[in-house]
Amino acid sequence: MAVCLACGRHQIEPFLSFGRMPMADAFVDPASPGEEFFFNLAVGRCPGCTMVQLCERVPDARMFHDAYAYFSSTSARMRDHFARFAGEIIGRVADRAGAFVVEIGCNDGIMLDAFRDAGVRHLGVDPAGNVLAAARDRGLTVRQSFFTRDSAADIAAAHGPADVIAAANVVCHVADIHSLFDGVVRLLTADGLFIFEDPYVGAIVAQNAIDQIYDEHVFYFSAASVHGLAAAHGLELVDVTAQPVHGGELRYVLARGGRHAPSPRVEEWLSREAESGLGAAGTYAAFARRAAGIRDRLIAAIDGAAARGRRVAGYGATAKSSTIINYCGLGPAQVAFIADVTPGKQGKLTPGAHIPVRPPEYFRASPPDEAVLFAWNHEREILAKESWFAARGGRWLTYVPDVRYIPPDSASHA
Ligand code: JHZ
Ligand code: ZN
Repeated sequence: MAVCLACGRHQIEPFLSFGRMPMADAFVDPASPGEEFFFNLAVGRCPGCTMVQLCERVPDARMFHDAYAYFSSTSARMRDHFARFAGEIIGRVADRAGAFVVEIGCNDGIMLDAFRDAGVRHLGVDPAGNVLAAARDRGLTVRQSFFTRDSAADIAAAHGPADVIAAANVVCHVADIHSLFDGVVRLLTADGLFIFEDPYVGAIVAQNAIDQIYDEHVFYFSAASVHGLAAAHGLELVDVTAQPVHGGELRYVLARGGRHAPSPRVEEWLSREAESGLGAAGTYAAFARRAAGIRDRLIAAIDGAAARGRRVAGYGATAKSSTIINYCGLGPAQVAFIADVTPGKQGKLTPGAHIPVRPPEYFRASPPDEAVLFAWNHEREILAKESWFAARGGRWLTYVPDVRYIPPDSASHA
C-alpha cells in the first residue's frame, strides 16, 4: 500500500487496476527490440485529500529522456490553443518592463514561440533533450533539466525571479510534486502567478476516458485537490477555467496567499465538485465498473469487424492508446497498424502490443475498412484532415465516452 504523494498522511485506496502494463511512450524499435519495462498500472484515491494518483510509479528518468516520443507541435489545433494561452500570459505581464516567463516542460516550444515573437523574456525547462533541440532550433531560450526546488533556485540565481511560471500537461506528471511546488515558491516574484493545466479528473470520470491513465500521468487533479496542494505551499488558488483540449482540462491560476483576489469561479468549481461527489469513493468504484464494460464492448466491436471480413487499423499512436490497447489485449492480428504523423514513432512498434506505426501516407495508400481513433481528443482535426476516408465508406470507431462509430452506426454497414 502506498502513501498519498500529495498530503503524505493517508494510504491510497486503489479503485482500478490494469495489471502489468508497458510504459505508454516506450515505442519499440524492431531492429533492436531490447527488453521492455513493465509495471503494475493501478490508480487510487486518497481518502483524506481526495487526490487521485497512480499506486505504483515508473522512475522519471525512464520516462523523460533524450528520446522522448511525444512532440507537442503535431497538432495544429493545439498550436492555436497554446498561442491563445501565451497571449493571455503576455496580456498579464504587458505592463512590466523586463517581465520573465518560465515554462516547465516546454517540449518542442509550442507555447514559447509566442513569447519569442512578442519579445518577452522566457525560459523553457524540460528534461528531454530531443524535444528541447527542436525548441532550440526555433530560437527559444531553454534549459535541459527537471524543474525541482534546486533547479528553480539555479534559475532564479541566473535569470532573476519569474513573473509567471506556466506548465501544460506537466504538473500531473511529476511524482515529487512538493519539490516542484517548492521550486515555484522560490522562483516566483511576490505578485507572480503559477498557471498550469492538466486533464481534469471530473472529465475523465464523466467521459470514461480510462486511457488517460498511464505511467506518465501520476496525478488526476480536481479543483479541490489542487486547492489543498496549493495551500500546503502557502499558495492560493485564485482562478480555475475549463479548457476544451485533451478531453477536458482545468487551468489553475495560483498566487502567493493574499496577493490576488480570487475569482468567484474558484468557489463555483469547488462547490460543483462537492455537490457532484467528485471526491467520493463511490464515484471511482462506478468509474472502474464502466471501464470493464468499455473494454468488453471495444473487443466485441473489433472482433465483430474481423468476423465480417473488415480490415481494422488505428489512427494516432498516442500514449493513451497503450492503456486501451494493452487492457483489451489487442495486437497486430486485430489492429493491422496505427497511422501517426510523428517521424520518431513511424517504423516502430507500439509498447507491449507491438502494433506497427506507419505514416499517414500509408493509411491513405492502404486504407482499412475501419479505423480506431486512438487520438480521440483530436477528433475534429483528424476527421477533417482525413475526410476522404468516411467519404469512401471507411468507418471511425471510438471508445470515449463509449464504444461507437462516428457517424453513428447505421444499418447499411451491418
Ligand atoms: P495526443 C502525450 O499524450 C503524452 P498522447 C503526455 N504524457 C501528455 O500528457 C499529452 O501528450 C499532452 C498523432 N497525430 O496529443 C500525434 C497524428 O498522427 O493525443 C501524436 O502521436 N495526426 C505528454 O500521446 C498523437 O497523434 C494528427 O492530425 O496521448 C496525438 O497524441 C494529430 C492531431 C495527431 O497525446
Ligand atoms: Zn492525500
